[in-house]
Amino acid sequence: MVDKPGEFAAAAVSKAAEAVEKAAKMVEGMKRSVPGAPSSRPPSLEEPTEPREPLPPKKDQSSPETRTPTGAETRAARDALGQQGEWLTTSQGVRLYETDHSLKAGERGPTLLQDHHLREKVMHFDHERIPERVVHARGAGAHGSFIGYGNADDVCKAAFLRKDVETPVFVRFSTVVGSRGSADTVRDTRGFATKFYTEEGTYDLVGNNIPVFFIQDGIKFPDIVHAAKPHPDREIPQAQSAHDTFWDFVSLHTEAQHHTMWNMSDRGIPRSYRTMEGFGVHTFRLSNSDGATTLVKFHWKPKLGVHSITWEEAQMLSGVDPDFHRRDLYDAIEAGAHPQWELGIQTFPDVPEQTFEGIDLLDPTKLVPEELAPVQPLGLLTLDANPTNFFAESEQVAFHAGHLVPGIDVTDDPLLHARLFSYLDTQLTRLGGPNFSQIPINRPHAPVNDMLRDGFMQQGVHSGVAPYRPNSLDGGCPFHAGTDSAFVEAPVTVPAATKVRDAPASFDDHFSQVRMFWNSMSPVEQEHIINAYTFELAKCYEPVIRERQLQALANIDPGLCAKVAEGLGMPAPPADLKVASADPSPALSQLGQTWPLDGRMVAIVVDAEGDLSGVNDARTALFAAGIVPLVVAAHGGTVGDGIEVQRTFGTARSVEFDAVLIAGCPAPSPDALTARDAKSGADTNAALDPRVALLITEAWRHAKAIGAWGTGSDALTATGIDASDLGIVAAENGSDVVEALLVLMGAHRVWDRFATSA
Ligand code: HDE
Repeated sequence: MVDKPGEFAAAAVSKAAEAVEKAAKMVEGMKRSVPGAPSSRPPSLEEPTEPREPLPPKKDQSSPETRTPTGAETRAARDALGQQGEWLTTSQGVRLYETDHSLKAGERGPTLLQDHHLREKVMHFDHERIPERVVHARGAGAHGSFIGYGNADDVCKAAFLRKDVETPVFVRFSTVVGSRGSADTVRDTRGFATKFYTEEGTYDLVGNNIPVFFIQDGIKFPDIVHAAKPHPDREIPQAQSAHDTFWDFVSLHTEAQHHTMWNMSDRGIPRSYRTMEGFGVHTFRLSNSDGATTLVKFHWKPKLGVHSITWEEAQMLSGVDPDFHRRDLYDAIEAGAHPQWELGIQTFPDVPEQTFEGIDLLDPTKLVPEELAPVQPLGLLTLDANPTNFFAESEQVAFHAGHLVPGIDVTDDPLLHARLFSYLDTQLTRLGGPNFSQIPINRPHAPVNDMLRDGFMQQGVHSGVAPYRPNSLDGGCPFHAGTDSAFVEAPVTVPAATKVRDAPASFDDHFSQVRMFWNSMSPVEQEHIINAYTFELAKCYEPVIRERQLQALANIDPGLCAKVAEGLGMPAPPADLKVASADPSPALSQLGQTWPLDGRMVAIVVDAEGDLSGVNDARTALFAAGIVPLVVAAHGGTVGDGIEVQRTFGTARSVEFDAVLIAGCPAPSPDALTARDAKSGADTNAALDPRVALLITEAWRHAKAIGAWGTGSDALTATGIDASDLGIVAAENGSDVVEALLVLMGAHRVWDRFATSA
């Protein structure tokens, strides 16, 4: 309460400042446009005939920095890596006068072997494909930067963590199982790989969005991947774990159960790459400038919070927009909603037993609850540019868990050690030879003098005659660096031991942390997990595989097992293992907080005959909040006074949007014919276009916020939704509706709308 004149004045000033800020945001909002146009300039209707230089890339795009293969700055513009000049040429730069006809002996005659242009063009096309990654084939990348907070000096001497040091980065997100063309929203783990081009050389943090892994020893990687990939005989199913071989393996190899439960949880179907956490998974060893070491686990914390889609949305999106996640990333960056993550560490004393609070830090199927070891932020990652060329950058980028810089070292995690071998090995085949570190996206930003020579596709032009050490002919160069600036393995003592193919007894506990994860979930999240297990196991043909997995669930939680068994129509077995009780780790749940909304999508359903006055206000307010509004109308083009339409009732589907605004009650439009669009259903004589009714009811079912004003309320009524229902906003005008809608969206979903069986 304001009760003194001074306070009154101060309150008035702050209110005025708020109003100014709001107005400024609105103006900013009005300048924004919907992302996604394919080119940096709108094309002309006629084929252009006036020769010109190549168009510049779109404003949101960047190419790798123009470095030499050996890391020197070239000072050339980044688009110097692209095509040059206004004329069509051969690969040798010789101008061509046409490319529409091959050289023939007469108009109807055979094609001549001497047609070099034809041969070059077709030869290159024939070899455009390279092997896709054996895992993580489907992915999308972006450029950005990392800025250190400067609070890591006590534990880590890496230069890129120092205060305000800005390091360029390239990040690639991915799914694991599917092929390069598979859908984005499948239930799977996501890769989160970051290349830091630091002044001390390149550092790669090659992590996932799940903090634990299926296996404790890298020698099992081919087994888990063979089990998860499509069956080798018919090559189905694509990009999913809902099949016999996957559940056959994980039910027998029970150390996979922890990772599997994360996959069955909402973490397996993220809303966006931008709303995923990232984890280094393994424990790493950091050292400071005095040589003191600390064991750590790396975390990426998204500024937008951790959010997921529902399973029904995931399945629908696989058809409606299989590129949903990559589109979301590109569009958000183009819309100026640059995604951010904080890099953080959990720290543990580097004691000889390498455990923390009884948790074996070398066992990658275990996490350390954040309540026991809080995540300490070390710096901020911002992704602010899309690649200019997918193949050159996202496809050719080559990460490696062994790309380390001084201050960061590996531990003896047996999963990590197999990775140290694997990445170089696979890249040799995938990128066609040993020189892939010279591909522009992989070029270090630090001087390279490696004495590696020749090989396929050598890009460097090495001078000198003595690529060996010691030498005197090249003046002794290159020299050993002092241990102050070089990468030095942490001098860890390896205890005298006998060679064994075995694991420590501490690796035998496969269930206690799975129980902890289950106990940490809210009732809604638990329902989703029950549903996911039931769905996946019901897709298995073999009853014994279902039975075996039910046994694993019984050991995790009898209630979970009973509910899944019920769905499968099978008896729930009793537990056959004694598993320690597990306190929940609240940090593992996605519910209970509110988050920024940058780059989210909101549909505005408009009725050309209705009141359009609020639509522009709503659009402006949404743009100002960093959200992309998409106008959905009966037909394409424009509605009313030049309001541009992005989706029609025929093309829009609720799953593309985070929330829905209804600015009218459009009657069925002429193309709402069951014969033409099955989405129309049978009732095409209703008061509301049936496709809009479907959009609203789906958004309702997926617990999304819905707002309406004017005759929009009639549309709600037509779908049986009441303005007083959970998560429904009805107000006088578009701006007021948006204001209330944004508050609801901050919690991501109207969680209480989901029923639970608890
Ligand atoms: Fe990978 N992994 N991995 N992996 N991994 C690859 O390398 C491998 C593991 C991860 O966007 C491959 O260049 C083995 C854990 C990501 O380009 C390959 C083992 C984690 C990416 C490979 C693991 C990861 C890969 C395939 C068990 C999380 C995509 C293509 C010892 C910490 C990087 C390639 C990108 C890619 C091997 C386990 C993350 C075959 C042998 C654990 C994010 O080398």
